[in-house]
Amino acid sequence: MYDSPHRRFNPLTREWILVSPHRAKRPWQGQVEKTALPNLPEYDPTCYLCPGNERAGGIHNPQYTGTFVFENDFAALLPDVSGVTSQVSGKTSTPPNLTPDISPPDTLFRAEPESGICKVICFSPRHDLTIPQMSLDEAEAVIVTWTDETAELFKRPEIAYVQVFENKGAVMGCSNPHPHSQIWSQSRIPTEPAKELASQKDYYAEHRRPLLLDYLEEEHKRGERILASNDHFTALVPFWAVWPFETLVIAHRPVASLPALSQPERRALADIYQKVTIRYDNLFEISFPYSMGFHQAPNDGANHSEWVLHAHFYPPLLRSATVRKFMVGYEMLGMPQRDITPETAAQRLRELSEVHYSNAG
Ligand code: H2U
Ligand code: ZN
Repeated sequence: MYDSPHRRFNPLTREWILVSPHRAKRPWQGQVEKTALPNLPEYDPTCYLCPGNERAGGIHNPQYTGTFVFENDFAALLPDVSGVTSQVSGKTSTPPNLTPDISPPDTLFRAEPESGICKVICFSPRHDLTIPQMSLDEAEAVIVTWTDETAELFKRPEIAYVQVFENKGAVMGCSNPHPHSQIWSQSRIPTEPAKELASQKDYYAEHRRPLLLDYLEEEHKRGERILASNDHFTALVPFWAVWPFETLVIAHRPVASLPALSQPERRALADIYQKVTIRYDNLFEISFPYSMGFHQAPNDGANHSEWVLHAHFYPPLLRSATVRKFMVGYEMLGMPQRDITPETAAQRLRELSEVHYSNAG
């Protein structure tokens, strides 16, 4: 059945994706050559993230030696938006659902204030050191920084959700090659985690088991989409993957958020992060671009037994360092579609070396 066109269901978002495996065999006349490796210096005097350098507004970075966190100088969300009023109700805060006293045409022009805090996290002082090239200790320091920053933001009752993400590579719109990530935290749950919250809650209510742990158990039985695992995390290409080499990293127990991880789990997460990103780099022997982010439970004080901490890696490349998948045409107007099956992608990634190509003799 997986050889002919079919659709697959994503139980986390409750959306379908179209898979067209026969098209993966179609002739390709595009270019396949490798791009030249970016030869980055350890320190770049013009980089706004390197130690000691100047950022926007004339602020100077400290001579940091480990990870370094600062509030985004061009934050998409601001802590205080009390001056903004809702366009629908005229009140400063509005309930998430339509209230009965709002009727068309006002319901067609809804706007609500949204506040939050945005941070930038540099992985290390080194302008050229990406996570797959770090030592395990250095990678663990990044995980610990994400964990600590999330824990600090969770202390604020006005913060409903904390999104930790890494945008890597110019093709992903990343403005600076100095390895870094971002945290956007805000007063409402964004769209993607909100879908996952609803689906995981419904599944838990019906089966009294977390959706992702049931899924993970079945994937380990089938084996065909697993990339790597250790004592606390598994990386796999999900059955419903949209991006050619998309992966999902799932915790082995119902741990709902980064701050709830134990020390051995944080180290294991660093290990799996490296196992995924080393394989990514090895696939086309380049610094592999992607958008990655953790999905954790909202900060609402509730006991989220349904939620299992996980990370999505969404890489755009398809065939080589220069040939990427575009989400255009049918995908924009219809639904997501892929050619190469998740099983084939998983097999290709699994067969790659666990040693970074730059260190391989
Ligand atoms: P990306 O390249 O992943 O977009 O992240 C860089 C972030 O750094 C971006 O959000 C911020 C931008 O707003 N930034 C500063 O906070 N200060 C600066 O001096 C330049 C860029
Ligand atoms: Zn730099």
